[in-house]
Amino acid sequence: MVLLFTAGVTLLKIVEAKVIVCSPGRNFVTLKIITDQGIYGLGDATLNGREKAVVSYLEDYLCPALIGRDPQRIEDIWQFFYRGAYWRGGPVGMTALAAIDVALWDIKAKQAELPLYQLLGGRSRDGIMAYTHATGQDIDSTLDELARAVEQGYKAVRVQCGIPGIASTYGVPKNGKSYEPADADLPHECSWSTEKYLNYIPQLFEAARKQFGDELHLLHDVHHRLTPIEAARLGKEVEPFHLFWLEDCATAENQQSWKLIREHTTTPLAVGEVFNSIHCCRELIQNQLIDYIRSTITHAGGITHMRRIADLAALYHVRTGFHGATDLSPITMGAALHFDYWVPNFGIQEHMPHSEQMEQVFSHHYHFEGGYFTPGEAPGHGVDIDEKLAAKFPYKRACLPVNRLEDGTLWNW
Ligand code: KDG
Ligand code: MG
Repeated sequence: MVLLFTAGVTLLKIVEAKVIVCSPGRNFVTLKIITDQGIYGLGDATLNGREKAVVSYLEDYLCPALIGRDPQRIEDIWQFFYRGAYWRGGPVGMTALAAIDVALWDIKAKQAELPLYQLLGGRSRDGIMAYTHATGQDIDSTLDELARAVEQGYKAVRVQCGIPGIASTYGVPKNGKSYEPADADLPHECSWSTEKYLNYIPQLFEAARKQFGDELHLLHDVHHRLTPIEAARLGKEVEPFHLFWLEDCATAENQQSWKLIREHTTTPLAVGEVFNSIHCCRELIQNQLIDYIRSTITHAGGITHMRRIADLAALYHVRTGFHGATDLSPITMGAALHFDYWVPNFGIQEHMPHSEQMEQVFSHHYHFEGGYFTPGEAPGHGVDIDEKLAAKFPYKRACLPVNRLEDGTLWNW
């Protein structure tokens, strides 16, 4: 039985879904869904270092099945592709699904002539606190970068520095360039020493607090390199410098293993940029093993799924802290900021600025001032793509590095 009550509603139909791949300084995959009324929506489908896998997933399987569908049925389309895959979940599938979901929310908000946050429930705050990165080869140069970030108005800064005796360290750029880790045609190998890192890093935070006082929020990303007991040690040792959070201090496939970290430290814990569904963080949240969930719209099934994660998190005092590195395109940043403006249990938003060239390809309405973002009032998520300009920057394969311990054992990068 099909009942249709459509009085007063303009029905839309999807007539085209195309994937745009470009590389204005780094690779981005964008999905454009076009309707018969001319309204279109954009979603980000970038999965750093595995871009073409998502392109194929979309072009070969999902885009053809979108044609003729009603774009207003966001939930039904989400369920269709999630359940309908049979092989559900995973980073490739959930990134593709997220791109569709965000593009459909963009269409719905444009049709309503409202900024996206209004459809989610309106804004819960005046501004969205964002953190940026300060990195240097050593403590002094890192503190100089921290001073620069403070001058730019940031109230929160992620601090990373080179470790004596380790040739290259996560997050630390070489030659003063901005940090883009997917920098080689095939993965290049870095080396890692947990001992050297653990012995050094507390000194960075001691120096930062000495110079900048207590008010500035300081964050740190371990990038999954420690075991739980090592993470517990680090959390304990940096307690006097009261970090805003310690991020990805260990891997979390075994969610229960975080109990060990939690039992030993009051340093707030954040994790989840590599998660792609609520099931990757359900036990972490329900057992209150974390304080911030880092999963974001583009890799965790879009606004539709991220809303479920945020609502679960709210029950357990866990707040959001969306991943916002440059490998998430301005479209994700735009959509994330609308979500952040609304979500009641908002924590913080990462901001790693895109280059001028990237922002020429992706124009946007979001705005940063005095440490806070606003998403803008344009209908939809407020980010557009200049397709002609994008075509001038062809895709170039770029892989993330891998890590080996000093004895040659492969480790987490
Ligand atoms: O593609 C990998 C990056 O997104 C990641 O290294 C950035 O860890 C990151 C962060 O916190 O921004
Ligand atoms: Mg991170």
